[in-house]
Formats: sequence, C-alpha cells, structure tokens
Amino acid sequence: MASDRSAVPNDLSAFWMPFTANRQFKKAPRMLVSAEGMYYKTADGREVLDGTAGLWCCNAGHSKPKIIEAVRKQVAELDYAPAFQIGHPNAFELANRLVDMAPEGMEHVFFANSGSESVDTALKIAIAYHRARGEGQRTRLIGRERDYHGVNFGGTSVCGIGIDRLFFGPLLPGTDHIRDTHMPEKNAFTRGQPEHGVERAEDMERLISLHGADTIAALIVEPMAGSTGVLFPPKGYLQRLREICTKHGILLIFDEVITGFGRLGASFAAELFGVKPDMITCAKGLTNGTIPMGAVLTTADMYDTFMTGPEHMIELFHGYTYSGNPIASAAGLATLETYREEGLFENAAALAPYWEDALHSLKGLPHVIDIRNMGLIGAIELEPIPGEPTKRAFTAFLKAFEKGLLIRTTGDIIALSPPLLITKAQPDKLFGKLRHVLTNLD
Ligand code: PXG
Ligand code: PLP
Repeated sequence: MASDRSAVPNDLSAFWMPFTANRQFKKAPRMLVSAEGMYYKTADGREVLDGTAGLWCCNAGHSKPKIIEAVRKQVAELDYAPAFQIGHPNAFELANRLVDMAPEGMEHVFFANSGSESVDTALKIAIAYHRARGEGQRTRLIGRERDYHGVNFGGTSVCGIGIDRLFFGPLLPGTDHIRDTHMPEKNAFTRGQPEHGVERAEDMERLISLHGADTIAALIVEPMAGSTGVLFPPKGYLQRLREICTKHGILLIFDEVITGFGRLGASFAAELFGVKPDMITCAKGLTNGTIPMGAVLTTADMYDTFMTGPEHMIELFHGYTYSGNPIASAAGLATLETYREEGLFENAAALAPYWEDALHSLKGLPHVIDIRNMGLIGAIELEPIPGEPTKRAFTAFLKAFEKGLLIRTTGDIIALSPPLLITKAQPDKLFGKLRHVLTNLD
C-alpha cells in the first residue's frame, strides 16, 4: 500500500486514538513522521523539540544506531521464540543486566510488555506470595490518590486518578487509597523534594486500622507521581511508608515506569531515595520506547517463596505470549548499553541544576501557580480557567506544538521530561519557546 510514509493518510477515522480528543485531533492532525536525537519531524517538514522523550520513554533520544542495529539483527536471526517452558539467551541476559543495575536486593525479573502489564503482574505476584506463605487472607491492594498505574483492571483499581477510574464500574474489590502528597499551600515553587508532607505517610496507618494489616497484601506507589502532573515525595515520606509496611508485613511496590532508567539522575528512584521496595515495576525507558516491554523486579525472598513443591510443576501461573520477547530483549540490551556508554544518567544528574534554574525562571509568568522539578523532570502548574479545567494547558500544548516544541499536559499542569542527552543549549531553546507560549496564552 502507501509507501510514502511522510504523506498524511486521507482518512483518519478508523484509528480510535488512545487518551486523545479524537474529534479535535482528526479535524487538525498533528502528525510526526521521523525523529532523530532531540527532535521529531512533522508531516509538513517542521522540526519539533522533544520536551517529553516521547511519552517519558525515549530517554536516550531518538534513532540510536546501536538500538536500531540490535533490533534489525535480532528480527532476522530469531524473530520470535516462546518463553513458556523454553528459552532464548537474550531474555536471560537482559534480566542479568537489569539486576546488575537495579538497587541492591532486587534479584529476579519477570517480563511483561508495558507498564500496565508490569503493574498487574506485580499485584498478582503480591497476592500469590502471601498465599504461598500461608497468608492467603492478605488480598487487599492499597494505592494512593493521584497515582497512575496503567490501564488494566488491577492497575486501574489501585489508580488514584478519578477520571481514569470512574467510567469502568466497580473494578477490583478490596482496594483502598492513601492520600496524595500535593500541598501547594506549603510547597509551591519547591526545588527538589518538598519540605512538607512526611505526615501524609501516616495515612497508611489509618487504612491499616480500618481494614486490618492481615488483610493487606501490598501498597503500590509511584516514588514520583508522574501522570497526575508530577508530585515529588516529601522528605522522609518514602522512608516512612517503608517502615510502616515492614512493621505490618505489607509488601511495598514502587511503580518506576517513569522514574526508572535515569529520569531522576539515578538508575531507579529507589536507589536515589535510599528506600528498598519489595518489587519495582518498570517499562518505557527499558527499551528506549522502541519495542514494547515492561518488567517486574523482585527480591530473592519473593522469588524463593515460589520455588517450592515438585520441580516439574509451574510455580507461578502467569505470563504473556511476549514475555521476554527476543526482539524487545535485544532492544533492551542495546538500550542499557547506550545509557552506559553515553553516560546518560550521569548527564541527567549533571544537567539537573541548570535545568532547575531555567525552569524556575518562568516563575511570575501569567497564570503560573507552581513550578516543581527534580532530575530532568519539570512541572508548571497553571491556574485553570474558571469552569473550563484543562483548557488553558491544552491551549499551551497546541501553541507549543505550533512553535516547534512538544510538551505534555495533564489537567492544567505542563510536564517536561526531555531525553537525557540534552545539552545546555536545549533547555535555553525549550524554555525560550515555552516562555513565549505562556506569555501569549490569552
Ligand atoms: N505506571 C506508571 C507509573 C506510568 O507512568 C504506567 C504504569 C503504564 O504504562 P503503559 O506502558 O501501559 O502505558 C505508566 C504510564 C503522561 C503519561 O502523560 C504517562 C504514562 C503513559 C502515558 C502518558 O504522563 N505512564
Ligand atoms: N486471549 C486469547 C484468546 C489468547 O489465546 C491469549 C494468549 O494466548 C491471550 C488473550 C493473551 O495474550 P497475550 O499472551 O499476548 O497477553
């Protein structure tokens, strides 16, 4: 069929676009047709600076030769192999490399194909783990208000964003949510971790009193809540959650789908914040966004708990057709090598102070009510238009795209997360464009 990929298809109706205002988009499409380094190119030939690493996933930037070559080679050599009762080397190799770079104590890897699947896998493992230890009554799953955990039924059930839940019925029974940590009245314009809010961790004790610790399997949180509009953990908060969970025998899961792979200037947020969860979910940056893949990292204790019973028996009745897919694994291996060879996590850490200053220079622009940052993440919260929530930020998104800048908006918050190979010239360009957009919004 059509071989000219730069041409815009003349019928956009069949593709039901995810998380998109379909009718608005199809009237005025924004079409990306190629990408390299820090830039996308549009169908009409314009360059667009990627201020969001795709959707928080292309941490090494676009079109990395090593990843392209690894995928090309792998698809020609072994296009697909099952992972149920049979193996291929790439998946084992990638699991080993992940364990090498993961925080101490993470020793095993279960592969999935997205963040959503990783989350549902981790939640199922949590319940099955307690059952395997003779505590089958621990089935309750606790999330946190405003956190996002993907779109499958388990992840939606622990998700704390109302709009992502309320169309979908009763969801999983036996879930509950602790409070979020957004405290703009105290923490607005904070650089790095907020000073205020450690006490919000005590909300977990409230839910434990309400439900009984012995009914609770796990607490899942994003170490930095991304999708909701970027909320960093108050100082001491994650440590306190860890203490409470440990005291009550409750597993702690960090959903690092966004924070994994250098976004905060370290391999994982667990390492950066010095808190050891029992499981980590990741995806996105694992393959630099090229081939869908997700993973759940677990401790040795969790894995070993399942390794009992007759040796010919399957220990965990869970897995995906594409768990550890050879091509995704090859992309993952090449991605991790690229991060290391190019020193990208170190670059993110080194550039973070410059990024922070450039971001906070937008303070005082019209409608800006908060700015927050850490690593190579920035968020700008705008005052909503009365009676028309999300409209102001969406208008900023459209105007930025016209000016050659890709930003991400959620509610009335602008989230920024550029590829980690960003140099000093690019924040100047990015914030220059954004300043222009925010100054001319009305
Ligand atoms: N957990 C977290 C913490 C995420 O950020 C998922 C799970 C689900 O991953 P998949 O691969 O199933 O999408 C995510 C995904 C945004 C945005 O604009 C964030 C995500 C996805 C799309 C947009 O903030 N996060
Ligand atoms: N639905 C049907 C009918 C299937 O046969 C399978 C897998 O074999 C699935 C769903 C699950 O697909 P996947 O393993 O790709 O998640």
